[in-house]
Amino acid sequence: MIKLYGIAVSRTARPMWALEELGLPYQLETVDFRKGEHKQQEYLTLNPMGRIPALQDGDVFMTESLAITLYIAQRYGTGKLWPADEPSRARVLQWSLWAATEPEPVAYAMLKETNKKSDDQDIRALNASNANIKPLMDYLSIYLSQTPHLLGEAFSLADLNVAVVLDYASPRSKFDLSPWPSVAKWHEACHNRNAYQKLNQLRAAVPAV
Ligand SMILES: N[C@@H](CCC(=O)N[C@@H](CS)C(=O)NCC(=O)O)C(=O)O
Repeated sequence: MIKLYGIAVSRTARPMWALEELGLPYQLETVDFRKGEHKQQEYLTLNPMGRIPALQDGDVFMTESLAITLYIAQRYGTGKLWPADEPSRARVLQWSLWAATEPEPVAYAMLKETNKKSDDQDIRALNASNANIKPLMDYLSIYLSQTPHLLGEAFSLADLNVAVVLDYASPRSKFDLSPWPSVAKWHEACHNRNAYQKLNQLRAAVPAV
């Protein structure tokens, strides 16, 4: 059975969402970074980088959350998360690397700033003043104002990988997506998926430290 190392309240949620979308059984091996478990020797032997998540599937061992979702989709999700045709598959790769290299650093930095603010007005001012996120949202809008998902009609791993990174800059993290209505609508639709709802239940069940 697939083993996933990590905890739902972390980037481990990314491959968990992909596994839930495909209804694949998996075993979550809890490595709680909030308790420093990712820096203990047992885990470092598996992943010397000391970060979560990591995946073991038979003789496949790998790290990097978005690479793991790509692996899961390619191996188990053809015709579902992983499109059957080559041009669409190329675009899943494009959007996944875009997610990792463009919005990920910007949105993560925003989330860290948002977490430092206590007041809604401060957060709104922070959102309004963040010039780095605007061109990324404008770019996404070009596609999402034409089709409901990034590759067209159907939800794919391109949506999952971009949506999960944008969770750092979304109403969940008090980011106002309303200037980009098509992005807001798409993001909400991604969050309304059964697999994402299941993921939220798993996150909610994680005890606070
Ligand atoms: N690029 C990596 C980043 C992994 C990462 O930074 N994970 C965080 C949890 S979300 C972590 O392990 N943090 C603990 C630390 O950096 O010490 C990925 O996407 O998997």
